Amino acid sequence: MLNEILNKYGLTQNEVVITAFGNGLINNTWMVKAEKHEYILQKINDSIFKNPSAISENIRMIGNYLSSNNPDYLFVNARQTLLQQDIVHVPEHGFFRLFPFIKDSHTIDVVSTPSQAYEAAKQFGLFTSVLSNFSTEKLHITLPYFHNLPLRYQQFKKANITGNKKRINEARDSIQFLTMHRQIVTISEGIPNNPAFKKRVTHHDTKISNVLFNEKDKGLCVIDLDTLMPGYFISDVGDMIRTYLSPVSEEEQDFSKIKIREEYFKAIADGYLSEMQTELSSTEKEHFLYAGKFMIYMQALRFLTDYLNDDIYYGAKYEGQNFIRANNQIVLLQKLLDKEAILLKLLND
Ligand code: GN1
Ligand code: MG
Repeated sequence: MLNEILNKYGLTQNEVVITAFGNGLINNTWMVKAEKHEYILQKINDSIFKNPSAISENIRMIGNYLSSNNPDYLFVNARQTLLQQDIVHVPEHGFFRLFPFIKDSHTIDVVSTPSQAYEAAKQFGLFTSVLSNFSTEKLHITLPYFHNLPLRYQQFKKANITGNKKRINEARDSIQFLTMHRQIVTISEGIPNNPAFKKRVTHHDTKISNVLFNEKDKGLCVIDLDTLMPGYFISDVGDMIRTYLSPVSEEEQDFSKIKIREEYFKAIADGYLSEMQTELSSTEKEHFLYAGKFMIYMQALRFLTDYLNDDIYYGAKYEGQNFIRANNQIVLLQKLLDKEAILLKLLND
């Protein structure tokens, strides 16, 4: 089957070496090494992304815009097939696309220096800022309501009633914690109608592994544009706060290892604002730390909702994985709230 796909790009399976690549939760990814070139082949999970062409059209539109308006910006566009398609559909197997692998680039899975956090934040800020004149209405919505927290909260409340009874009972304390902190949802309800918040081209998945670095660990560009949609800066800044501050990820089961590293928070603010300082309104800047609460809270809700719904969205490699992930995020949120005053002071300095 992979051979059939490669043929459409003018490649054959016996001239390439294919290996599994990366560790995303949603799509399958392979590295394809040909004699002279390297590629990234990806199968889009179409049970989640119901309209894979919407993704490839967004990427093409942005790519075209940047090549005329900002030709120096490194944008990783999909390779086209011999028939000039951006995406290949193989009946019964799904949708695939091929990207060039950027030479001498690498990705990082865990943020281990403030400079990496700075570089990544700068790249995500730069990405939004080079697209600040691109009209967001042109973009297709690849995942409706993706970062709509009120809707996620409703889904959570529904799962509290219709979900797996045993799990609901087991998760009582976590459910209570999230219900108690629903103020975070209330604040987000005010954003869409507040003119001080601008809709911008938003990445929506700003984890460190979605940034390419060069050999000197300088940021090169951002990748993984599946969730590229109109959105608010809180999504991008928030997911960096969620995933860069702690030395351990959402998978960590020993919650005593979860920490808020203040200097990484400062690095995100410095890096992001180095590109977005003049773009963001003062109201938006006042919500910089809120962005972190918003994203951590939403991720805790999503993991817990999925646990209550028998892991239908994220799946689980071991029994209780989504419950662990949810509680990990709850601990992270609590630790962020504990440090709120210190972090706000860092921002104001
Ligand atoms: C999913 O597939 P991946 O790892 O890029 C999810 C994100 C979550 C993340 C949590 C489409 O992203 O929203 O933050 O898992 N993407 C989708 O690890 O649901
Ligand atoms: Mg992703």
